[in-house]
Amino acid sequence: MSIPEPIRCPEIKHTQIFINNEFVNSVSGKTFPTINPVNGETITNVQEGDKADVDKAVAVAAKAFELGSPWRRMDASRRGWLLFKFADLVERDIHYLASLETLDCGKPYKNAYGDIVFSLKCIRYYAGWADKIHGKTIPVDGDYFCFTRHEPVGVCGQIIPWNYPIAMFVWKIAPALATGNPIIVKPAEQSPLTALYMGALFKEAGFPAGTVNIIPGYGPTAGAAIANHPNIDKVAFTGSTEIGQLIMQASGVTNLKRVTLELGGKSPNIVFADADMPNAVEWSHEAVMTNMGQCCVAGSRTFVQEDIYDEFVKKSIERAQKRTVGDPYDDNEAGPQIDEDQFGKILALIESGKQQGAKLECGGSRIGDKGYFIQPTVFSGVTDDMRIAKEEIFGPVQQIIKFKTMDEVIARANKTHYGLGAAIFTKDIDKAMTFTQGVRAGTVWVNCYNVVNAQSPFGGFKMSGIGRELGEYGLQQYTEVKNVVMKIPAKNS
Ligand code: TXE
Repeated sequence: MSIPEPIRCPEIKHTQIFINNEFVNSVSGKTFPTINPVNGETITNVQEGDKADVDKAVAVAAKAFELGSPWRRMDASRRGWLLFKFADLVERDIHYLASLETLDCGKPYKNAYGDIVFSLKCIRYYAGWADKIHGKTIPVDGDYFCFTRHEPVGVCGQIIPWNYPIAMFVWKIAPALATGNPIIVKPAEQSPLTALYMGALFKEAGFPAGTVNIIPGYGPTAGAAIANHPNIDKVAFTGSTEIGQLIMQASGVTNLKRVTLELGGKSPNIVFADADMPNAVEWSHEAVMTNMGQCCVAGSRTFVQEDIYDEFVKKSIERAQKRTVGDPYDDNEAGPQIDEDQFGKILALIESGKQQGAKLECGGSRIGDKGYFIQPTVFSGVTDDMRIAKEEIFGPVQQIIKFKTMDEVIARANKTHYGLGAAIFTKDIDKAMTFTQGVRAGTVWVNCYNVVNAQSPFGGFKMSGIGRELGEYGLQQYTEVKNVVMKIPAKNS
């Protein structure tokens, strides 16, 4: 894909809260800084949403959802058309948006651009669904006519992380709007700028006032206000498992709002001795290093069969040492970690790996003295009980673990509270099928990794999440099924 040169100092056009199709200041008047992870400096200050702003957004979203409103009266095909129009506007501004995304979250520009290309497919995929969501007619007993309607859930709160700010935003807004829900989105405090810019694009596309509201702010304030709100009907969250548990609790003690969660992982990536070695090394490297390791589905436990273990480790070190880390506007494979907290967490986990006896083969330190850059790091001799083999590091750190047999590796792969992704590298179809059935994970890749599509579902088993995003499965999370039973004079088959 050939892409235009980045805009290295993109103009910041929107820093206010987007409610009811208008940009406004926060009720409290407070702002917060969004930081450039390349140098730790403030990019700009953004209006800080809180409970009062969430209340305002819920009021306008509920109004947009009233019976007889433009949004409720709109043809489903028109909702699809609005989403297609929105996609066209995102595509028109892709160069600017990719440049802004890089500035705000530090990911390499070409990856930010790629995230938007993927996001466009996702918006258009759901736009196409808008008028194809069918209920059923059901042959019930007696003189009755029975049918189902798939209705919107209602006001949806959507809480977004910072690792893929645009893509995660789109995964949430597209199915929600296609199915006719009004939404209140809270981008992550580390990366709010592209979401706010897209507020203007929703307005330009022609979405009715109140259908899309975007509130930047912090988790324990704005995020918690969404999770606890009695008039929000559903919350969709992507982030840490710990906060996912709080979201679920908040739903339980308030209004039992529907909850979908996409949480952390410690995904096993299994390399058998018969695998194509260069292919397995490259995919396994990308599986854990992509997006600076800040990927929920990162293949962060690389299990390698004993016969090829030493060779695999050697080649993985060579690959990691070649990975280019630097200015994300230049042609690098990696930029900085998102913020000081994550930077500190990763370095502390690397330290724990060394102390618990893993062999640090390469990397392990920060790069430079400003910003949050970390060397691509490889550990060998990792055992299952080490923190680096159990905890989500969310950084560029590969753990290479030895195994002997299929039964053993399935048991060890499953020995975690997580269950998001998994992969196997082998040329043997029997091994591939044995593993895909045995591992408890929401996605299993065979001889590849991190291949994600708008059409197929994404989500986790166990503590990696609840519900699925993307594909037809992702739509189901945004509708309620209404069963309608009608008395009729006489039924005939
Ligand atoms: O996540 P948080 P953090 C994992 C990863 C990372 C760790 C911590 O291991 O190192 O989580 O990252 C909002 N009520 N993932 O602290 O806090 C917050 O404002 C409601 C995995 O950044 O979960 C942001 O919008 N919302 C992951 C979002 O939740 C709250 C992506 C995510 O932040 C809240 C990110 C609260 N009480 C981190 N507290 C993935 N699954 O891809 C925070 N938030």
